[in-house]
Amino acid sequence: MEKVKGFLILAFLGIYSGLAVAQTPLPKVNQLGYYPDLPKISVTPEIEASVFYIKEATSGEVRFTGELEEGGLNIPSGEEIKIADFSDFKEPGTYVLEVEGGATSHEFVIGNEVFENVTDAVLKAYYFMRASTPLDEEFAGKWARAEGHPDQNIMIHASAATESRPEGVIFSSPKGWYDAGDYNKYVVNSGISTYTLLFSFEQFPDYFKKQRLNIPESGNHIPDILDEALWNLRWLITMQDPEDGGVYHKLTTANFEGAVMPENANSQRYAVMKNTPATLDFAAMMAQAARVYKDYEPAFADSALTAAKKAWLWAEKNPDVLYRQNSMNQQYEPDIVTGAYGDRNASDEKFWAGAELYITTGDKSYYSESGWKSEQFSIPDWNDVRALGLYSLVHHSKNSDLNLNQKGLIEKLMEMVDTHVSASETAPYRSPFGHDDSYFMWGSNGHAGNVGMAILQAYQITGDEKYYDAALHVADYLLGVNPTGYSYITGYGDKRVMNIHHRPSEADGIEEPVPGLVSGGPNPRNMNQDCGEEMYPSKLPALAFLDNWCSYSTNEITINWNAPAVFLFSGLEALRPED
Ligand SMILES: [Ca+2]
Ligand SMILES: [Ca+2]
Ligand SMILES: [Ca+2]
Ligand SMILES: [Ca+2]
Repeated sequence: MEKVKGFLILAFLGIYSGLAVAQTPLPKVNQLGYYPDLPKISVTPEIEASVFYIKEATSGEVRFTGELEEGGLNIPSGEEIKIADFSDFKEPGTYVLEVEGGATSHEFVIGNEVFENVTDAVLKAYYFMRASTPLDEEFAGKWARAEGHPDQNIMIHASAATESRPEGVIFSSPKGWYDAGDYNKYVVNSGISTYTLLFSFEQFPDYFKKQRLNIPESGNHIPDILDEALWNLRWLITMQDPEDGGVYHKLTTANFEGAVMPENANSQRYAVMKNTPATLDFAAMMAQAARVYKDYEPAFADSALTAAKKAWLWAEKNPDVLYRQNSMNQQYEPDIVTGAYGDRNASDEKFWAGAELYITTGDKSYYSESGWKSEQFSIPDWNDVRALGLYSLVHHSKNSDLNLNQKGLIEKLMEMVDTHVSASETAPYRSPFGHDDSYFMWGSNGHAGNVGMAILQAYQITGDEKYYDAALHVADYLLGVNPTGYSYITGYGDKRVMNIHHRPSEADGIEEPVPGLVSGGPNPRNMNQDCGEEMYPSKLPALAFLDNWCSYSTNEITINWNAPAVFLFSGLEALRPED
């Protein structure tokens, strides 16, 4: 992820073509569609109308008429909202929604399969992010490309030097996913991302056992989601110093590469500074992998558990080594100015790693009850992973060998979820995501996915359909029922993001961006860091978005924003209530 202004960004301002135009008050719909028997919401801002119509897309025939409800003022976008609720209309087909006066939505479908393709795509996106392999046309279609970054020649950076691996020593660290719009590989951000894919499998194993992604490993003995995660885990395991068990923060060039294809980005890559959060994230992922791959790749599962325990021991001896890129650069050469992923607090990583190790080994010495009992939980992010430990503990609390306080753990999870869900019941968009300004940060769409992921777990626990419906409204948000009206997932929806900050999509000469990628989303706080404030259509939090390559603060993609979308869409499909 880019947080530093690069000279390349400025060079691209010249070809900007999509200047902001005043928004037309069109009805916003989920541009992929709606399940027949579940809630269906569309919103329209700033209209006088009181009636809406569902029309068949081809014939224009009116199939349903309803009254618009007052939604009130949506503060993050400044819009006065009217809501069209057409949940009672259940007939499969392709439609548009028109409000009295003529404003008409994009086309949408009502049907049972509306999310099938996007559910595969948000996971297949990881295949497109693979380092150290060519993407063949058979699997990648028109986005086929040459191999990038074999990563056989990684240099130990001065900050990571030890007696056995001194500065400048070369080691091999292939595979893994590119983190984001750039080509570097970051352990910390891999933490929540890899976890979320493995946890999706732990939650919905039957769904993923049937899924075929059309990746090179489709048809082997391993579910494709686990093949994909293994591509990253096999890289990660090389990021541990074999001598002492500490884990390097990242594998990176000193500076960001230009907007070129991966095979043309050939600057020297370094392994940089071991630290506590990276090492504990690694311990957590490897401990989780040890149980998830036990039946599929037993040899890897064994190595993963050994690696996890060794990492834990390093962190016990080094509880407070934090990655501070600026002070590191004052001390060492070359300066490293790529994504910092600096974290000021490793207590959440410690709780998470301990929880995963305890669940996998049954050894209570890893477990900390105070790590959840006395804590307030918040929706997780790459640097705030305490809730990941809670998710795993709740999920495994049915395992009687572990003797966990199931009731207490569930209360904590429900408390976190209910703050979002109860506010959504009267919110103008009826969505548990985005009803106040605090939701709009860097990577807000990743946050949306994580809100949806938390809520779906509440549905699994309680069976109360209000949680399923709330999670569904997060999917609606990502696919068009939001203030900008964009579908934020590349390749899906009529009005979809096209110009993501992603080097292959920028450099490949193909108009359509690589599909299945979740754009970062509205973020009012960093406009002047990339494109400049004057380029953005609005400073209002929910409208502070620009579908332009220059906007890495709102339109980049990353592995940790796609991961909760994988959980959300696969969970919506796997758990869909029977009528
Ligand atoms: Ca497979
Ligand atoms: Ca320096
Ligand atoms: Ca942390
Ligand atoms: Ca392109």
